[in-house]
Amino acid sequence: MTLCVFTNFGAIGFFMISGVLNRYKHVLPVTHDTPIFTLGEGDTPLVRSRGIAEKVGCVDLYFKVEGCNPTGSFKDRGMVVAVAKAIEKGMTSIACASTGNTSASAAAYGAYCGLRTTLIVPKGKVARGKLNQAVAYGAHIALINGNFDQALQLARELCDKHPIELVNSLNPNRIEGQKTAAFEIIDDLGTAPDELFIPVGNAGNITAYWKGFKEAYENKGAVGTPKMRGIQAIGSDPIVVDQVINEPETIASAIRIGNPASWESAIVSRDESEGSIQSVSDSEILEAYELLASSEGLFCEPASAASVAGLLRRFSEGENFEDKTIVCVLTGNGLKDPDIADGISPVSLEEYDAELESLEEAFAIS
Ligand code: AN7
Repeated sequence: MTLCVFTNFGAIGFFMISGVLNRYKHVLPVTHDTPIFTLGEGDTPLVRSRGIAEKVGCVDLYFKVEGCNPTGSFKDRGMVVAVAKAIEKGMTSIACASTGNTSASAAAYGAYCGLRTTLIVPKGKVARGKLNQAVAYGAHIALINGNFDQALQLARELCDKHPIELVNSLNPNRIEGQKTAAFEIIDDLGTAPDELFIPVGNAGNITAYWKGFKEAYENKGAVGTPKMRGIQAIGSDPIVVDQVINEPETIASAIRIGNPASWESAIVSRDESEGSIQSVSDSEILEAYELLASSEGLFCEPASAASVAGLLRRFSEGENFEDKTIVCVLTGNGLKDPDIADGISPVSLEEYDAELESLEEAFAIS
């Protein structure tokens, strides 16, 4: 299908433009003045589990693979909306604090739209791939001597004082964009799942999914809503321990957050859905991370694996998933964090002469 899309960017093409803004404009704060553009975000696969489904005795287990978004994480769904609305307002500058993925996403959309992008990130605490992305996209990056929570405070002050749009998930347009993942899950399953396992850091995403599921139930006639199963990492689990954590620690750097900005709405999502927010250890996260790759062919980053670690934990505690439809959200791509990937023990990783015979001998192939 051909289509000419006129925006305040001018005519940007003679092809069907997909993406979150176009596909979901009727349920997003999109007006005639909102520029419509996309880097290809959204419409990510819902992959049916094989290995882990068997392990937890659940026939209908699926993974929402958000690492397939253009910058490799779910942040792109919300970022495209936040950036479009910033441009609509006449802003030429955006900023955010980040544990890595928000900054990579902001930098990409900022580059595409010709905006000045300022990123405030905790020094030494962002996975290498994410920082590489932000540098490549040409963002202005401040590495601060402090943690994410301090970086977010700085970003808020910066944007309060100057005409710069804050594109953290405190920006309601981020939540609007991210809720579209819930719509896609319902479209793919033909119904809402019984339970949704999701990692929780700053708690924007659990808030967004719950908003999406509720809207689908109220306006689109979806059957039911899922129990939200929020998963934090032990050491960075302020919602679970009901206390701000001043020096959060976990191997899952994306969710190393001690004072989530959307704390209250995470509680509301948990309670309204009759769900739970619990925490898993770093070793459970790493176990799930390796299992996802080796038994499902899905390489996600450690924070994403927390959702599956939560599922495995609940199964080991005796929960029966037999008749349930479960979705685990895999929020980001495994390639973002090569330092953690370096820790995986290889099945085989030796040097051989470039001769067929030495390979046949080494691998007992006859
Ligand atoms: C892969 O990039 O907070 O609970 O600054 O990158 O909505 O914060 C990232 C969070 C889960 C948690 N999985 O989502 C940031 C940032 C991955 C993430 C989360 C993040 P929220």
